[in-house]
Amino acid sequence: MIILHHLRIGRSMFAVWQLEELGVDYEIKVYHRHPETFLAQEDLKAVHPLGKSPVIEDGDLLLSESGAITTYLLEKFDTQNKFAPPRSDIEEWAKFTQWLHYPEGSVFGPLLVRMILLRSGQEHQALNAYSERETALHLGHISDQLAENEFILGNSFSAADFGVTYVVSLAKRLGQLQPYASLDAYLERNLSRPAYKRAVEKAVE
Ligand SMILES: N[C@@H](CCC(=O)N[C@@H](CS)C(=O)NCC(=O)O)C(=O)O
Repeated sequence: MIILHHLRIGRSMFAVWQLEELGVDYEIKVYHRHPETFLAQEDLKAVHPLGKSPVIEDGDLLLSESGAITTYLLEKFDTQNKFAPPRSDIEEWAKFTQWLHYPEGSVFGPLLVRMILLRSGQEHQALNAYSERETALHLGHISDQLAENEFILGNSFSAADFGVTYVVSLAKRLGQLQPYASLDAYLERNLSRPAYKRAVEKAVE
C-alpha cells in the first residue's frame, strides 16, 4: 500500500487528489506546519532528509518531488493511459512531461516570491518587479493554452492538470487571477471533480 506523507496546507493535497483519481489504495500520514515559521517540523525530517512534502512510500521506495511522484504513480497504476499519453507516442508524451514539470519548474518561483513579500510586509522593488513580470508571463501562457481547451492538454483531463491546478489555485490565493477569467473557470472545473472533493475530505485541508 502507498503511504503519503502529507503536510497540511500545500501541494501535497494535489498528490492526495491524484491517488483518488487513480483509485489507488493508500494511507495518509498527516503533518502540521510550525505555527510561527509555517515550515515543516522535525517529524517530517524524520521521514525524508529534506523534510518536505509530498513524499510517498511504496515498500522500500521513498520518493519525493511532485513530478516524480506523478510519473511513478502513472507508470504503476495508470495501465490504461487514462491520465497520460502512452510513452510509445513520443511527441504527445514529451508535451505531457513539459506541462507536468512546468508548474514546479517555472511557475512556482515567482509566486513564492510574491508570497514571501506579502508575508514579510516588506517592499522590494526588484523582487516585486520580477514576480509581477514572471507571474503575468506564466498565467498568460497557461490562459492561452486553455483558450480553446478545457484542460491543459486538450479536451480531456490529464495528470498534467494536477500541478497546473496547484499553481493556478496558489495564484488565486495571492490575488493574481483577476485578469484571467478562463483560469477561474479552469479551477472550478477541476476542483469540482468528485476525486478532488474526496481528497479534501480525507486530507482535511
Ligand atoms: N519541489 C518539491 C517541493 C516540495 C515542497 O517545498 N513542499 C512544501 C509544501 S507545499 C514543504 O514541504 N514545505 C515545508 C518546508 O519547506 O519546511 C515538490 O515538487 O514536491
